[in-house]
Amino acid sequence: MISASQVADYERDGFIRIRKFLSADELAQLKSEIDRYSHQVLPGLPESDRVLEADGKSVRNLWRMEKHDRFFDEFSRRPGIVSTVRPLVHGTPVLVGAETFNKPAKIGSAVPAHQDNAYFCQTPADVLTIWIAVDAVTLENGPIYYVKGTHKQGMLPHKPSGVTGNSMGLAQMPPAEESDKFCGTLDPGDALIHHCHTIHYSAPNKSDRNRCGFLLVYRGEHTKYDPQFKAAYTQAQAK
Ligand SMILES: O=C(O)CCC(=O)C(=O)O
Repeated sequence: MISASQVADYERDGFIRIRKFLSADELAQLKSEIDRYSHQVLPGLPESDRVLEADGKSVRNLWRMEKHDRFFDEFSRRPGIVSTVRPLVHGTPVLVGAETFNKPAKIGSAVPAHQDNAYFCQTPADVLTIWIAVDAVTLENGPIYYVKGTHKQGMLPHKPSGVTGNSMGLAQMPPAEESDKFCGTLDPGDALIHHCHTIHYSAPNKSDRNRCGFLLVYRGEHTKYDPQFKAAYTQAQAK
């Protein structure tokens, strides 16, 4: 469950950090299930359901995990998670996808500044991501940075980024004070929740520690594809 003050913080800033989102046992299980998926399910997946880093071996992202494996579908339906999401998406939560951003040690690539709705194309923008720390996220291994309050700016223009796995980046970063940038350092089991219009980005992982995040994306049942957002996405991709 989520408190009224956490909901208010999310509405004000466009993100929140929740400490101990998972218990130690839940985290251990999640880790071992991601490991099992990587060894047993990943080899049989189409290439479109995963992204590799530049070495052609290390996993950058796993996409649509809920479609390929019951554990992740059931995980996304846990009552404690669904009741956390409900007030933030202003309606009945519907899973959009379960995925990972692995950012492996030494080779994990950067994520350009973007708003997630450049991909999701939903209106109203009642869509969010829960980003659960599988590993510790430190200043050194590529934490996510959020720009506070940017979810109130609406959808900003995006352009192709050239980054495999994050094909869209902001065309221009709006001016922001350093004090408006929030660095999402996390202990394993902590989580971040961000709105689909909150600008965020992360640096490459040059450290010797992995930085895996497990993500659940939800929308309110009432949201729809916005043809204008979709047209902007298609146009940006075509450039
Ligand atoms: O894990 C990261 O570094 C970025 C994640 C991200 O871009 C997202 O959650 O939309």
